[in-house]
Amino acid sequence: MAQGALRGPSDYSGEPPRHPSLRINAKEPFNAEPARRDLVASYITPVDLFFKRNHGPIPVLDDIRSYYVTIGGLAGGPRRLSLDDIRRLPKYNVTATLQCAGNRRTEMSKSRKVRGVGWDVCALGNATWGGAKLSDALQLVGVPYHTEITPSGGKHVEFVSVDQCPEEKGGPYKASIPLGQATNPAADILLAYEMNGEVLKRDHGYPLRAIVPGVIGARSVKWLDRIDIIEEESQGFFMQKDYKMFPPSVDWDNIVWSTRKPQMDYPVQSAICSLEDMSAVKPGQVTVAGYALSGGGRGIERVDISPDGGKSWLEAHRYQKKGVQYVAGNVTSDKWAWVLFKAIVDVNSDTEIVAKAVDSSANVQPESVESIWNLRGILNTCWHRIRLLATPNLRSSM
Ligand SMILES: Nc1nc2c(c(=O)[nH]1)N[C@H]1C(S)=C(S)[C@@H](COP(=O)(O)O)O[C@H]1N2
Ligand SMILES: [Mo]
Repeated sequence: MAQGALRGPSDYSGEPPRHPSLRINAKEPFNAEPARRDLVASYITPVDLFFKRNHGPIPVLDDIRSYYVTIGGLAGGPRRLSLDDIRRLPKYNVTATLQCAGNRRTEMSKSRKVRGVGWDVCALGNATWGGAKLSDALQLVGVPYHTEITPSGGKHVEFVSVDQCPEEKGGPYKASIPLGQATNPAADILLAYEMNGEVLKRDHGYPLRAIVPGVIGARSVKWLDRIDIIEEESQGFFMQKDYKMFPPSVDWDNIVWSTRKPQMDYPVQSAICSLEDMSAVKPGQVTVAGYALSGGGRGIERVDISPDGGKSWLEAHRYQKKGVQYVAGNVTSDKWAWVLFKAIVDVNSDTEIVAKAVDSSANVQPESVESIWNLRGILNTCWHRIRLLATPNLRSSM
């Protein structure tokens, strides 16, 4: 860890500048997402517009020469790796979408109140992350590829940050992933020092963060301090008392946190971003555009759009990179990344436009929010609905 990192869990005097168009959900800690149309304007999300999800102040790590990450626990060691040590490992660029488990929470809260940051549909972004593979860093300290359990009984890899979070009583943010995933080079887990070809910004984990593709954002720990091999999964707050999926029957008076596993992969998801709910449109052709993605490296097989609340459906066009046909699972398609979609529908009267995606394992988004309601409001992946008001005299300037 570098000098000057620790300033106290309520000291927000050292926050970085942010783009004025971000929609701020909370200032301290800073939580913000881009506007819907800005989000789907490009396949790669510009760093400035990428959603920002924090649980405490942004650490100030300005003396980069004194920075190191410690790899220890049941890995033997401990070994300190400087940023130069990490940069000397083979560099990979992985395009992966990071999605907060709380994305679309506000919509879930309308059905029945939930606790958490009130996200619209843009608590995600797609970036090209540059860095070393975690599997290579672990190999460097003596943990071979495809290790499920170390001789000393290590089964999980815990990432520990330098930030200070109230939920951890001023301690650091922590999360873990299974060792077998961490030591699998094909899982593409990175120790990332670049985002979209630039040095990582402070908001996104400068100087070094974990990127765990296909898994909820909460496991991609920013501002790494330590990486420890441990016997059981991390006992951190964000693994044990948050980011778990409960059934609709569990509420705050009967919750038993230990009965559920920490959420890892996210399920299939999509949302329309070209339209706001309850907006007025001129009768005629309306463009329905948005994003779709699934967890665990599963591609998007299909995006269905309904112009009439789910009675009839048409298939949207899907795309990632210009001039390259998107085929789920094809080597030319980014397996950890979202697809953008577009469809043109005819709107002649007030109606509800619906989007639902199907992933390469034929998983489909659930129809109703009630069936997946959970008290923390995570993983709202129900069909995304936009109500439109057909307004013949609408002036085109609107
Ligand atoms: N150290 C640390 N890492 C963290 C967090 C945090 O508060 N502290 N938030 C997590 C959550 S919940 C999400 S969704 C992502 C958000 O990453 P971003 O701010 O780069 O978009 O970071 C994760 N990593
Ligand atoms: Mo998150």
